Amino acid sequence: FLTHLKASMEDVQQTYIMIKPDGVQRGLVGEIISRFEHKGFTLKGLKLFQCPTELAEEHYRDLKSKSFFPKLVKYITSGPVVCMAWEGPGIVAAARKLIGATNPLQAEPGTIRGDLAIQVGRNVVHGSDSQENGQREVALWFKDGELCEWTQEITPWLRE
Ligand code: IDP
Ligand code: MG
Repeated sequence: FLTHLKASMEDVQQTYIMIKPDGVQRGLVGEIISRFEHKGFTLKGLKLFQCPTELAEEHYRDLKSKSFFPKLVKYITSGPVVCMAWEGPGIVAAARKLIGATNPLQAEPGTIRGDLAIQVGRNVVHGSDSQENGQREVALWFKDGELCEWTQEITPWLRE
C-alpha cells in the first residue's frame, strides 16, 4: 500500500525556503509563508534562527568570489531568519517562480520579490535553485529530528 501511495505522488521534491532578516524585520513572515501554504505545498520544517557567519558562508559558498559576498553574509546574519523546508510536486522550480527574479525590480508583480521588495541586497526571501541544492540546503539548515513527518489531510483536494 505504501509503495502504491509513493508511486502515485508524482515527482515530490523538497526545497529550502528562507525568509531573510529584512523580511522578518518588516513583518512579512506571515505573508510569505501564506504564499506557499495557499499554493498547496506541504511544510516539513520551520524555525526562527540567528544564522552564524560560518553557516551563511557555507550556504552561499558558490558566490564566494563575488564582490558582494561579504555584504551578503553580513545581510543574512544581521538578524533572525525563518528557515523552512517545503515539499511538493515540482516544488523547486515552482518556488523559484513564486519568489521571482533575484533583482526585485525585475521580478514580476504577483511574485514575492515583485510585490514586496525593491533591491537585490534586500530581496526578502531565498529559495533553492535545484533539486540537488534543495536536499543540500535542507540538510544544512535543519538538524536530525527538526523536520516533521506528517500527513496533510487536505492532500486529496490538492492532488488527484
Ligand atoms: P537567488 O537568491 O535569486 O538565487 P543568487 O544569484 O543565488 O540569487 O544570489 C544569492 C543572493 O545574493 C541574492 O538573493 C541576493 O540577496 C544576493 N545578491 C545577488 N546578486 C547581488 C548583487 O549584485 N548585489 C548584491 N547582492 C546580490
Ligand atoms: Mg541562488
